[in-house]
Amino acid sequence: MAHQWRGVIREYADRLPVTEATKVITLGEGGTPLVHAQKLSELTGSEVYLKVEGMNPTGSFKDRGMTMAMTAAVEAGAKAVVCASTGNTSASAAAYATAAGLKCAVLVPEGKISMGKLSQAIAHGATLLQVDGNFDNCLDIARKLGEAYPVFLVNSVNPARIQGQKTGAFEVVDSLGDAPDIHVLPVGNAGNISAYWKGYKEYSAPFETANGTLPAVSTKTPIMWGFQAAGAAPFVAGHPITEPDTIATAIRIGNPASWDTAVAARDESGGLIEAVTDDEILAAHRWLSAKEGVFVEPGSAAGVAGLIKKHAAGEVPAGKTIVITVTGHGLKDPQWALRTEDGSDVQPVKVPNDVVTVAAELGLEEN
Ligand code: AN7
Repeated sequence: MAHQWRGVIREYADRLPVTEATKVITLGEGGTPLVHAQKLSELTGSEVYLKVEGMNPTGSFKDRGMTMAMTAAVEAGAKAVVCASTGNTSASAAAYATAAGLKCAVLVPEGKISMGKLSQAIAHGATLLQVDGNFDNCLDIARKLGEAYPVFLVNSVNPARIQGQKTGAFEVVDSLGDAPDIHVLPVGNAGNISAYWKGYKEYSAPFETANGTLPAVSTKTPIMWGFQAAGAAPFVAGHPITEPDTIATAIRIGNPASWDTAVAARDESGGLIEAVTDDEILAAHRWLSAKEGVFVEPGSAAGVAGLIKKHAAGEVPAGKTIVITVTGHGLKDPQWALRTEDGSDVQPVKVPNDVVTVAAELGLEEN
């Protein structure tokens, strides 16, 4: 019988802060495909893989952390959860709160989240408030609500989120048989780069559990390469940005909560965090859909944009193994696929209900 994936908590229970008594809130997240990227591999001369996180239950990597956060919320006896979000966290929180039977409130920046994510939060019955401010302002309010009101904060400042998200690194190693040489990913609030680094470090050393010590799984840790949108690149600036701006709304964040752990991931791994422009992000978005067959949302393409940019600068080594996390599904924010490179709208070709005309339009000649 085929193995049915049981969600990241049950699959990696011995490496997560849960016990047998824990009531697990899961929608079957994780176990996402590691897809060999043919054209990026040809381009770079390295073996490039995509960790396709859009295949999670709500369409983004956030579900890995949310299963842990919602499980912790239930364990703590919470009745309601709250989060700030650029969209994906709110979609995930709303779905997992529903599964947990908890109320969910989400704070999003007005006019700056994609339609797909907005519709998910609404569909799952969250109370959605559009704040007259950016993500960083939303997170300030959410933190204060968590401190002074009876609501449980499920943003990645909650360590349970990072615990769940570190399983992405475990899956990469379990698929490849060892850690890659370089791991590339987009950076927004910086939880994910922190979580992957934690996961890679834990898998590369003996790990203490309640039931004894687990041996190291990997022989090494990767170099971590993070990429931010140029208009929202506080790590590149070296300080928070008060007015972050980018078309990649998922990563439109100026004051990342996981600042110190992201800097540690960068520096301990000998890596970097650099910026890519919106045009580079959209070019990578097109590359993924048109050359690899993988449809992601723009923010998710920042890592690929970074790899292409570093390659053009002659800074990507050949003969290595490179994994890029593509963080969210293209259907979250599909409008970008319907634009041509010069920014005009794609116009679908209309044809009459007639096979000869359709064949002619397709350039087919009768056999
Ligand atoms: C598709 O949903 O911050 O650096 O509130 O949705 O761990 O923040 C989303 C972030 C990358 C950045 N790709 O990850 C939110 C939110 C996608 C994202 C990121 C996000 P972090």
